[in-house]
Order: sequence, then structure tokens, then C-alpha cells
Amino acid sequence: MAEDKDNENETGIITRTKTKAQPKTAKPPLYRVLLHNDDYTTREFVVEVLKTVFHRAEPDAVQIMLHVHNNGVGVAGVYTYEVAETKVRTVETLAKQREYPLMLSIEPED
Ligand code: TYC
Repeated sequence: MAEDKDNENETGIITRTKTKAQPKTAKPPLYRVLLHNDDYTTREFVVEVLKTVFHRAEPDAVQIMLHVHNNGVGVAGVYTYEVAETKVRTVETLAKQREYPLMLSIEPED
């Protein structure tokens, strides 16, 4: 919110200035949710998680899964901290239920 401030200069005249309002475009910090490769989690499960939790279309999900399989790590999605944390917990719960050792982590985007 803009706030008025009184300023008195050398002439003794009191003027008023407005502080800049926060731009409406101010964005919260974003975080990458990273998927890590392992030898036991099935490709199908990783693709399923990318589709259902990270809302990736099938071809995108397959591409991300293969990137992680080939490079060891990859980005599942980018979110605010709370959303990123919730997605990690959701996937960890799903993976545990299926007894997969799938690992995820979070890192700041900037
Ligand atoms: N490397 C696993 C396999 O060959 C597939 C896999 C991909 C596992 C991505 C985890 O985050 C992962 N079955």
C-alpha cells in the first residue's frame, strides 16, 4: 500500500511524497523438485507419478523419466516451497507403499 510521508526542505515548505507500492508482479521464490535415479523403481511407476502428481502429459513424463534414468537426476516440476514439499511427501508415500526406493529432493530455482 502507498503511504504518504511529510518532508520539510530548506525553504520550510512541507511537501508530501508517496512511497512506491509493491509491484503486483512480485513473485514468491520457486523451488525445483528433483527426481533421483535408482536401480529398482520401475520406469512405469516414475511415469505414473509424473503424470498424476506433477500433471505431466505422457510424452513429457516419459522424457523426464528417461532423462533421470540416463543422467541420474532431473526436474519433475517447479513450485512454491509449500507445494514442492507436499509433492515430495505425496510421492514418498506412494513409493513406500510400493516398496520402491525412489528419492526426491528440493532446490531453490535461483
Ligand atoms: N532406473 C530405473 C530402471 O531402470 C528407472 C528410474 C527412472 C528410476 C527414474 C528412478 O527417478 C527414477 N528401472
